[in-house]
Amino acid sequence: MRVGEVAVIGRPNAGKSTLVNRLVGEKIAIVSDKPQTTRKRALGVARGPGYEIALVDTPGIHRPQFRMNAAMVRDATGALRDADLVLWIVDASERVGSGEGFLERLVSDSGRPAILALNKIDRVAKPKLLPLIERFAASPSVREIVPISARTGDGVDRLAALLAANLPEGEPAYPEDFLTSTPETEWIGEVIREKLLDRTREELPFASAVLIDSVREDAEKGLAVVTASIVVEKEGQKGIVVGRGGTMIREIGRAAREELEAQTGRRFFLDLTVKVQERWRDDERFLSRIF
Ligand SMILES: Nc1nc2c(ncn2[C@@H]2O[C@H](COP(=O)(O)OP(=O)(O)OP(=O)(O)O)[C@@H](O)[C@H]2O)c(=O)[nH]1
Ligand SMILES: [Mg+2]
Repeated sequence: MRVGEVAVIGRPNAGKSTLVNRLVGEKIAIVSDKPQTTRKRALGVARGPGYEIALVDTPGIHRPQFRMNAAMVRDATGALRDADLVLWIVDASERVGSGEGFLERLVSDSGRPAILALNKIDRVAKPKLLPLIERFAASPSVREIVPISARTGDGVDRLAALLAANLPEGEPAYPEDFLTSTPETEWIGEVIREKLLDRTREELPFASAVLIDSVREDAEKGLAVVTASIVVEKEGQKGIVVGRGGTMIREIGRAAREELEAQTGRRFFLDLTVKVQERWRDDERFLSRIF
């Protein structure tokens, strides 16, 4: 067996979480078209013929503007230290800028070998990949470069085999039914946040957080009753999330409930409230509740 831990790193929006979900074969991380969707590490176990890979999905590396962002970047870079191998995801449909140079130094400083996946090749003409491959082949830490599409699955089996081949031999480290390290309460909050991200834009996705206040089993009704708060930074943002006559918040709750029910086969009741907390992204006390 090939067994080990792989830190999945890259810039925001590169497709890290999409890929982790595909390799694990279950949704263990939320995904959105907004950058900075993932705010903290999540471990998901991918299993295949002769391998067990603990994939650590991380927040995208970016220049931090608030304490929250600094915590995100710290969390991501910390994952490198514990990993046997780095999986560096680059969005091949984007221009390569200074962000990739920063990641290159990070990987090189970690002293870990890296596999680089050029993602989103479903959006890129083949000839455009060649200069990218050349660019990253020059990077000393990069052992292999694999073009993939996390969305369509193109190249992903080859990538999994390469990751496995670059891990040490060993015995499985997780019980057969273990999928992810994310506790259920946290996962409920993530699903709610994903539905919020789907429906908001500009500053709101960045300025929103979800706190789970309680999860209670109502045995009589066969329901998990969840009380949660969506926290935003300004009154105007609260108005948007609540929506006209509460339509938006109801939509978010409905979408989150449907996904949770489909995923678990259980029934949920979500009681959502929107709250304003100014500058929470710089508030250490607040941040200690989500990190
Ligand atoms: N066309 C295309 N889109 C992709 C692919 N992989 C991911 N995406 C899209 O890219 C966006 C970002 O995907 P995520 O998986 O959330 O990216 P991430 O790297 O985890 O982003 P952060 O958590 O913000 O760092 C989503 O809209 C995905 O659907 C791909 O292979 N092709
Ligand atoms: Mg992510």
